[in-house]
Amino acid sequence: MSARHTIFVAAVLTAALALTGCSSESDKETEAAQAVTIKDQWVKAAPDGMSAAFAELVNSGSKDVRVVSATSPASPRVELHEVVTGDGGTMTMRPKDGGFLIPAESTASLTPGGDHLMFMDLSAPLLPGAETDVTVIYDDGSSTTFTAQIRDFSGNQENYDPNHGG
Ligand SMILES: [Cu+2]
Repeated sequence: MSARHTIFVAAVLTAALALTGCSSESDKETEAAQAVTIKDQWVKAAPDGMSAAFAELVNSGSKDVRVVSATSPASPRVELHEVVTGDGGTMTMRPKDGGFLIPAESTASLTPGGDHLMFMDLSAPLLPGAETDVTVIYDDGSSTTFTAQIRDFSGNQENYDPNHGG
């Protein structure tokens, strides 16, 4: 009787521990930062003024995620931009309403000529071969910081429309 009782208590304790482990595991999975992986990230070299960061944002989770803001030591102001083609075919970039959507189990691409993280006012020259950190903040308040290499890139000099979306 006493031996059997001890075994029963041990089994209950093991089950309780297993349950605790499960629930903290699923809490983590609900955080956007746990679901999103950043890859192929890079920043456009520039001596001063504006520049931009690009990357693939991979959402391996089962919920949509939104990037709502971003920061970087390279620029005191970072904006989430999209590029639109206006009348006459002019490419114009502007702040993207609602930020960048990364659909569940899908990828959002930040590319020259498309959505990008805009460095509005460089703190210092961005030299090819150097690196800078970028932090993206999600709609649930979690965030991911990644290191991006600075590369020469001469294409896609879009106009900037600061008056949109205000
Ligand atoms: Cu831009």
